[in-house]
Amino acid sequence: MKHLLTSFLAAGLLTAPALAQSVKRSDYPIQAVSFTRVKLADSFWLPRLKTNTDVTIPASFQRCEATNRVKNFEMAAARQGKFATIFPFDDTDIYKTIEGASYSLKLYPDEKLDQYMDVLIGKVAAAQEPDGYLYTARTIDPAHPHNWAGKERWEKERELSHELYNSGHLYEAAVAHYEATGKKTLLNIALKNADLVCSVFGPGKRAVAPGHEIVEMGLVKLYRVTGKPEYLSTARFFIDQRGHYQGYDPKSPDAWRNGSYWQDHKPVVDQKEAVGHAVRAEYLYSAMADVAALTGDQKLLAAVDTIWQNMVSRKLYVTGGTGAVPGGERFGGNYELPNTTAYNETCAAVANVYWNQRMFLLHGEAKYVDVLEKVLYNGLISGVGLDGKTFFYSNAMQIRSSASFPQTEPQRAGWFDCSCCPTNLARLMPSLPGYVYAQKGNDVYANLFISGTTELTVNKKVVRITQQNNYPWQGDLKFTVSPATATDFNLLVRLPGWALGEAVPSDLYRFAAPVQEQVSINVNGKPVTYTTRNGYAVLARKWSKNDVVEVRLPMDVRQVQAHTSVQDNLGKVALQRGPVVYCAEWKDNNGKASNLLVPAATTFTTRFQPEMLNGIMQLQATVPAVQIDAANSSISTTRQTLTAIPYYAWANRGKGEMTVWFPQQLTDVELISRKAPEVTVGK
Ligand code: FUB
Ligand code: ZN
Repeated sequence: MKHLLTSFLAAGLLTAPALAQSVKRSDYPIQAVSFTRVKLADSFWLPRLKTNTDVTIPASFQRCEATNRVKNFEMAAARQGKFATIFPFDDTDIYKTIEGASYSLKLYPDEKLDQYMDVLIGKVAAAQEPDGYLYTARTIDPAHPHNWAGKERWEKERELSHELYNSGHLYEAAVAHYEATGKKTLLNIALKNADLVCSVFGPGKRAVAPGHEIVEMGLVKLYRVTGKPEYLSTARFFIDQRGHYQGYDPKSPDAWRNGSYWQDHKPVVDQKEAVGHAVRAEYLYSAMADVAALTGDQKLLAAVDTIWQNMVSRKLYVTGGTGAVPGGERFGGNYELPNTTAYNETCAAVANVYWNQRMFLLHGEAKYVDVLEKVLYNGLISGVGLDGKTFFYSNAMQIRSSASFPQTEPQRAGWFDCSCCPTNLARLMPSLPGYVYAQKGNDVYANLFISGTTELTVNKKVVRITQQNNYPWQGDLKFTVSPATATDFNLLVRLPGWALGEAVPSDLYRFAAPVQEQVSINVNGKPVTYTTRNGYAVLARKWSKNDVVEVRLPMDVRQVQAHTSVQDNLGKVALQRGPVVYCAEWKDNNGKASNLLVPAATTFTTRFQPEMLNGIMQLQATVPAVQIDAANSSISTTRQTLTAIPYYAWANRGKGEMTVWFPQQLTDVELISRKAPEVTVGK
């Protein structure tokens, strides 16, 4: 950091007061162990990260080229041409892919990719205006900016221009690129832009509640790298601008169209519910956590705690998805979690990971990582096909073949006009090593059970921790702890809520039956008793070279029930094993999924299928299935094998029915007489 600050000073990018004030600051009480210090060797995640590197990132860059996103930068550099894509935020697909590629270089060094990014960053630099402004939708032809952008800079930031959104993604990418490569090329572009933003916005200057949050998180990242206080104060300023929206009427049926869509209906410190556009919201809540940590602002902290509680107890899908409502891509009301119309934008899953990680770093409670893990293994990776190049923008909870049900996306696509989700996945996936461990002094947190190795410094000694497991398919976890020389510290192993009988850290979902088996922990082959703290097993001892910790988590198949206020799930159960939530898909269930019942007494067998869907633990049970004989207008129930697959793996074998929630019994039949199913089963 010292070296970096010196070179910023030399480059005139940091001022002396910035340096002085950067020396002492408060921060998250817990620090994540950086992605640069964790090497994965995991049979579940590593192939996915490899696919992200080999397929998703090249496909994203290629699509950025093919769809003229790169050309926009070239035209901006030449100050001539016509903006050649649809949305003014299309620049961010390049930034997000650079961010993902940067993380990925740490996992898989690749000189060609590094050089390609250098060229691309050169194009970004050329598109930047002399004062730091960077927004191709205006710079290409300032007399005719994008019609979402307004005649003057920032004029429509509050609504749709996304000028600050573009900046935020630029900052995030720049920090990742700097951390991964040590190069300052993109960082210097970002700092120049951030300096402009800080000179334009702030007390006594221009004020705006950014139309799409993320600039706040991005500024915080720049603050962390440089220590420049203006970046933090401007992030805080933007957060404080919310709540000045005129005309908010919570009673209007169209209320979402006014301030709450932008989380602008009340000052953030008075907000209590997760509302509005889900991606915007969760980026805001992430930034609130950042700023609360860095400033010690207790009101901000209390507000983000309350909002998180609302999300986790009223607005979270069992798969970890958020943002139930398609109109406005937003959170619904409390318990509004419909299945067939579930929106669950993939970007919202990405944002929810960011938010929960920050909540953990604030409070050190396992419940936040429980939610993060739920999102990771379910509603996040459902967004990308096993091929790494087909995606879901929204993540359905049920696909029906009947024309009488409105549908969200039943099939993956390669790219979208608005292609925020693929590139958001491209950046989140390779950053995964940064979520596995965290540290606070002598407390070392093992949050995710992902095989691999890290090296930390505890008590001024290097400690190597290696995880070897077959998670999420098996619950036997092995940690080898190797300090350079024997040393005392606490290894805090997360005890996942699901392993203790808690489906989520709220009453939104619960397991239908208590867990049968208890978690057990051995150290060097002997059972140990341990204390628990905030959902962690605290293993406090003098650790010596090659000490082995073995944790056994119960992996039985659980039936999950939703709170009775979730209308769509009354009388239904979902299936979960370990952190993985399951679904039934047409392909394994005689072409249907909506006709399957799961009575309370159903017992499941499990079988690992190495050849199926890149290797999955499959669940099977014999259940009643409702059969309709349309020709004779008759209905009957037969016994049939229900085969369930991990939810994340659906829609990789053609299109057809899928369901996450299963009725337990047949209580009623609605008579529908229609033909021509909208979704044809089996393609
Ligand atoms: O507005 C930019 C991105 O486009 C949002 O985050 C997504 O929800 C999509 O609307
Ligand atoms: Zn998206």
